[in-house]
Amino acid sequence: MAPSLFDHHLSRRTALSVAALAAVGFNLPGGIRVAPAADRSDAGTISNVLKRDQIGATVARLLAKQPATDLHTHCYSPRFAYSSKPGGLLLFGIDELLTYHYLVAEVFRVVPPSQLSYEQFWSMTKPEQANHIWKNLFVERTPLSEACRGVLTTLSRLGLDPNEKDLNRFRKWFAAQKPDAYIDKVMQLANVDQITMTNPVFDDVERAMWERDPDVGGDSRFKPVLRCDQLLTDWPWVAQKLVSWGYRVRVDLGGQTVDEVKRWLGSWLDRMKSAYLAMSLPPDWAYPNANNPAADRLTRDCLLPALRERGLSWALMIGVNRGVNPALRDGGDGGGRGDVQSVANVCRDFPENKFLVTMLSQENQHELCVAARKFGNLMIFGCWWFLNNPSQIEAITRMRIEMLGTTFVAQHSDARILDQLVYKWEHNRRIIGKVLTEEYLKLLETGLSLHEHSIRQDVARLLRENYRNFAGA
Ligand code: RAT
Ligand code: ZN
Repeated sequence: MAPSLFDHHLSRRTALSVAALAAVGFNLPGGIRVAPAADRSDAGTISNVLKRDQIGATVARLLAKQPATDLHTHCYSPRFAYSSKPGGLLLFGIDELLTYHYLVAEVFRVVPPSQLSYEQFWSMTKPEQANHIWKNLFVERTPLSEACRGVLTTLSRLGLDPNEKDLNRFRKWFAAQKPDAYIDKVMQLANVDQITMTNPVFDDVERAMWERDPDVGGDSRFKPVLRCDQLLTDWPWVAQKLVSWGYRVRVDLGGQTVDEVKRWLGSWLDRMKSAYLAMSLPPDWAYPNANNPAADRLTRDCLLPALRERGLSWALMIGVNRGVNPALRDGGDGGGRGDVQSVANVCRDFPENKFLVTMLSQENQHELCVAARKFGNLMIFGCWWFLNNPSQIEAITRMRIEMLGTTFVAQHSDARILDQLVYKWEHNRRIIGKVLTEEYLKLLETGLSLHEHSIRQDVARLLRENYRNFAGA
């Protein structure tokens, strides 16, 4: 508790000096609080009241220093083998960066399938695909899109020259990187303290890795996450799989199905030491859903109890329309508007479950913020996929701050290629910094004094603590 000015007799030997009182702040009679002229930061150093013209630089510095916990990526630890090995799941290097599915979609706008068919493109080797994308999106055009600029930011922060035209120079450099040390370097550059993986249990290659080596997820830099979209999107197919793995389940959910699905989910959550359970769901995902009673039952009686028993969250990523143009493969998915009322329904009906939610459609964002104001068991996160562009991040982050203060997770990277962490987090920090600075400047206009330690706390919450505390990760 701050001392009252009148608790102290300045004549006493132990009297606080005026400067010391000013430093801790004091109370005047009538409950008036005089704010400290300086305050203590977490590190124990004195943090001064910030002047208007110091805010921008302070925010940028503190954001740069704040490690981010990346709660959703598709990056893997080297234990899952790496890209140059067939089937290796850890991807990095210039050829992987350039053949990112966002860029595959973009190159087909420039060189349409009438000039180079989808089949021709996919029959090329990865370096040939990368050459094609580099030539058409980076050399013959200005690489203005976010995904293009991201490659250049990454190269540049790795110490490579973004003006280089010969990809072979980059290839040589990446080939010399040792995966383990390179991960450390990327994490340091991106200032990310933990990379959350996405571990799709229905992927045969990956599942075999978990079955062969129960400790395959054991690299402390990476946190596994069980991913099983099909449980709700294609139950008949999942039922068949579970039967083939020895579970006593029936498509009509009769017999021991509910217990067996729960047992199966629990065994994978435990085996993976999963941070939460993730699903990407279509825009028409709904709860309850009269058209899909099996999904309702699986959600209510299997999924949510299995998570509840373990204190784990369900991450719902809502709004993907898979395979709008299947010829583009991973780049062929589209988005659509989802149903926020269903998010509210699960939060209300299952108050002991925790929900991490992001939605793909811009049109859902305001309603989702409103829902988050109603439910403490709802943590909204990130600007996902097609929203992961500076203009969208800026607008969405500003709205979230206006409606939720700092009680959300500002961003995740969705990186598929390890090196992308570098640009995704640099670009994220820049936009988050712009928004925060503008909001702090508005606060100063009220007459409030702002201290460095408050800003430090805010950025820690947005980049790390909110997720960690909510998910217990
Ligand atoms: O952002 C992406 O790379 C998408 O392809 C998807 O991975 C999406 O993020 C998902 O996890 O379903
Ligand atoms: Zn993803």
